[in-house]
Order: sequence, then C-alpha cells, then structure tokens
Amino acid sequence: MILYDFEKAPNARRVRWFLAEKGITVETRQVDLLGGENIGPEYLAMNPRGLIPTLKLDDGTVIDESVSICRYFEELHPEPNLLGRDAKEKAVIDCWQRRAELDGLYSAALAFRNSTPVFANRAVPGCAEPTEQLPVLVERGVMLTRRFFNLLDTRLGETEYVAGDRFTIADITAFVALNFARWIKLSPDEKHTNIARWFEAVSARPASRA
Ligand SMILES: N[C@@H](CCC(=O)N[C@@H](CS)C(=O)NCC(=O)O)C(=O)O
Repeated sequence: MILYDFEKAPNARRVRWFLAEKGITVETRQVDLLGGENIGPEYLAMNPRGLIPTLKLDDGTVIDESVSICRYFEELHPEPNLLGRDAKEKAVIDCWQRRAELDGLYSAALAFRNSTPVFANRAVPGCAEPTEQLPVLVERGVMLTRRFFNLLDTRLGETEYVAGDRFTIADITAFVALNFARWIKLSPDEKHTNIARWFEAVSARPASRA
C-alpha cells in the first residue's frame, strides 16, 4: 500500500499524526502539490479528484478522504483508540471531528486558497481546470475561522480535550485547523485561554511532529 503525501499539506498531516499515535508505518510517496503534480495526468489517472492524502491499497482500492483513511487504520489497529469505543462516544467524537473540519479547517482553507499567490487560478484544491480566487471568500473564510475559535474555546472550557476527557481524532483536526489558520495570520486571541491550555498539552505529544 502507498500513502500519497505532501509534507506541508494540512490534511496529509492529519493522517500522518493519526498513524504516528498508533505507531503505524506506511510507505509514502511525496507529491509536489505546490508544483501541481497532483493535477498532472499521472496523479489524476490514479485519483481524479487530485487530492492529498490518498491511500492506495495493494488491490488498487483508492481512499482519498483523510478521515476515511484513518478509519481504515483504526479497524486494523484498534489501539490506542482514537475514534470512539461505544455508540455515544463514537458519535460525539465524530461530531467534534466534523465541526473542527467543516467549521475550522475548511474555513481557514477558504481564506487561504482564495488569497495565496501561489494558488492564483488554483482556488479549488485538486481541480485541474483553472479556478480564479474570489476575494469575497477570503472575508467569509476569515469570519468563519474566527467563529470556530470561539466555538472551540467554549468547548475546551467544558472538557479537557475536544471530544471529551481524552485525546482523539477531533484534537488532531482542531489542532491542524488552528495551525493552518496561522498561515493566513489568524490566531486565537488572549481571551481564548482554554485553547491556549489545550494547545500546549497537545503540542507536547511526540506524534504532533509527524
Ligand atoms: N476532504 C479531503 C480534503 C483534502 C484536501 O483538500 N487536500 C489538499 C491538501 S491539504 C489538496 O489535496 N490540495 C490539492 C491542491 O492544492 O490542488 C480530506 O479530508 O482528505
């Protein structure tokens, strides 16, 4: 099996971190996303969505959603558990993972993709057809990212980790979203003391450097 990866890509980092928490090693292949290798004919023949990370299994099956890749490995290597053990825990973790992804990571991505010069005419990730950057989406992305900071800080005032009292995939996604937001110079402010406490704890995990 091969994991198509790009060191700087936030979504690829989520998968690397998840694997590192479980002590799993997978053969990886770096794809030059900045140079557009992911929207070149060879990569698109393997994955027409042009996205990273992508896991290709030995039987040719292609899995190109970060969380789906994580689910695959959680089934094969259940411990340490990062996706939940019972019905309620699984649902709560999934709920917070999706909030972090949709409200945090994708909001920051919206602002980033529509403002960063290297992605001029590549505003939609993985899209080989030219897609122009729209300044109005930067504004929307910034607003939604700030909204996510408030949601996350409130949550972390109630629970130690994002989905409850232990580290899970929801922490990985939320942390990667915060880190990504820094690329567009957005950070939680001083009033977000719960985020600051949690951010320090999660940064100390060795797997966070994967
Ligand atoms: N929903 C996908 C999103 C994947 C995604 O957007 N990946 C980015 C890198 S972080 C990408 O492939 N970008 C391609 C591009 O920039 O053209 C996932 O969670 O894996």
